[in-house]
Amino acid sequence: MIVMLVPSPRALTPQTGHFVLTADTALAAPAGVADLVRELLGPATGLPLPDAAAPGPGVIALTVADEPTLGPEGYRLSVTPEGVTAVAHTEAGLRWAVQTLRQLLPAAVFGAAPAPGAEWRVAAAEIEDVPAYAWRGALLDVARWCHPIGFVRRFVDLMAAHKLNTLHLHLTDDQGWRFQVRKYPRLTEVGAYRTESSAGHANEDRRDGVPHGGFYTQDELRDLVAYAARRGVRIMPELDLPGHMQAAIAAYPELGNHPDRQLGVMTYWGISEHVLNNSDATLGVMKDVLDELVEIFPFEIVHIGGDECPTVEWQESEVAQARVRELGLTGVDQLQGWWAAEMAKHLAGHGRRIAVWDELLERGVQSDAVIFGWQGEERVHAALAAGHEVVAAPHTHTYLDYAESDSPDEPLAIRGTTPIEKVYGYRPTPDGLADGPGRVLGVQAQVWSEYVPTPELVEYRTYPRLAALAEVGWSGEGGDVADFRTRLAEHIARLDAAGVNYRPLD
Ligand code: TNX
Repeated sequence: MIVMLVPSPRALTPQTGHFVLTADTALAAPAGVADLVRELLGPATGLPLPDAAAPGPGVIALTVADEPTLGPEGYRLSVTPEGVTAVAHTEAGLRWAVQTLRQLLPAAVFGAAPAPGAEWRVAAAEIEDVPAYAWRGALLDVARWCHPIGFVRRFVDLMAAHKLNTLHLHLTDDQGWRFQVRKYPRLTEVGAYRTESSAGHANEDRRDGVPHGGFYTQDELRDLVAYAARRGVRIMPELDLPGHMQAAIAAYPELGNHPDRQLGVMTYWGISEHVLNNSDATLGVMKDVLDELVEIFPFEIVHIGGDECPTVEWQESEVAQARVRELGLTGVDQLQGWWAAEMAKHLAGHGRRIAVWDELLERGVQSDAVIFGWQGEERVHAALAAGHEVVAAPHTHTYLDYAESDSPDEPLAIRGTTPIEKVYGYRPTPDGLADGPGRVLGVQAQVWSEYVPTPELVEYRTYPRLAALAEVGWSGEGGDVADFRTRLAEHIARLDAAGVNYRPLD
């Protein structure tokens, strides 16, 4: 039997025969990993998969061992007619072994309900697998459209099935604030809802005009973090500042540059010129928000945005000008560097680091910030040349809100066209810049959601292209696209079983 794994493992040697999962199959694994096996294999197989009394025939034995060459996420998996064994240096590695085991089973294992009559065969094979990149991410924009928390969990499930390990949750933007903050309840009471009449001004061709709202409670997000962690997925929250803040300013006008003016949450797409002011009080509010954010999200990196921050209001603001003089800056645009530094300092007190979008490269960012290069491949290169750790996220190859083709049948997209081959062909580590001074942590896909209002459309945009990006991140660059296409044709059956509304292959 040929097994079509996505992403492709580093080494796979098919063996003869197969192991069959039955009602007698038992598990010997660390508790959290055993729970994951039952969560992933239980619903479709209906098998109890109890803890094994002792290792031996008929057992799935997953073991953490001193195997430093497998690194923090690698694993070795062996399937023989007698049983399944996997070893990894960490539990994280074992979790990826479980995802591989799931793909070795019939595609029906991806279903949510028992599949009657199926035989749960696992093809015999020897696999050794280590990811190429430590950061394999996907951004989900829940600010423009707030998707139900259950859908976010499902998004995480599907990420994990492709061995992606980082969900970048874009929680705030001009058009909506989705993170409950105990100290500032209006951020969600007001900032989480937009109506047609709440805009400060109209821009008819980009107006969405549909009332919309919603947010996540801290308890919901805490549960989401735990759910993702069981799958080996960490969540990096983004508090996008000092631009993209109109929803917050609508909730608390004193955060803006015209406190006497009542803005609404923005109801059309594009970039608001209404940005945070540079007062001590506003700085303090954002620090308070970060304090609550880090309580919920344990991941060591917090993304503080920094993209697309118009400075028209700052040009005319006495507070901004005074701050520029006080700090001896060359212009108001450099205030963004000050914001980043202040946020970084505050987060350092919580043992955290910042990540920012690549605009900060020209706006005075400190060297230990992780840069997300989004404005093109050359921005990834610029961040590397400047010595940063970089997550490669160029819109040209990784923006899944762009259409897959220029056919008029594609759902309306914001701009651009990114066919799956282009995603697959992306090279995060450019020749000559691989060995420093900066370092590519990995790659990330972006699912911005202006024109992606429903969960169904999120899946249509995301799959199968996210599978291609996942393979770039896990298996490394330079994979053979024809081989990927062959495996993808089989992989689609798994997405079908999971009920994913993917875009059909061309
Ligand atoms: C640019 S990427 C943005 C987002 C939009 C996206 C649409 C980035 C840091 N900013 O606010 O949603 O383009 O493709």
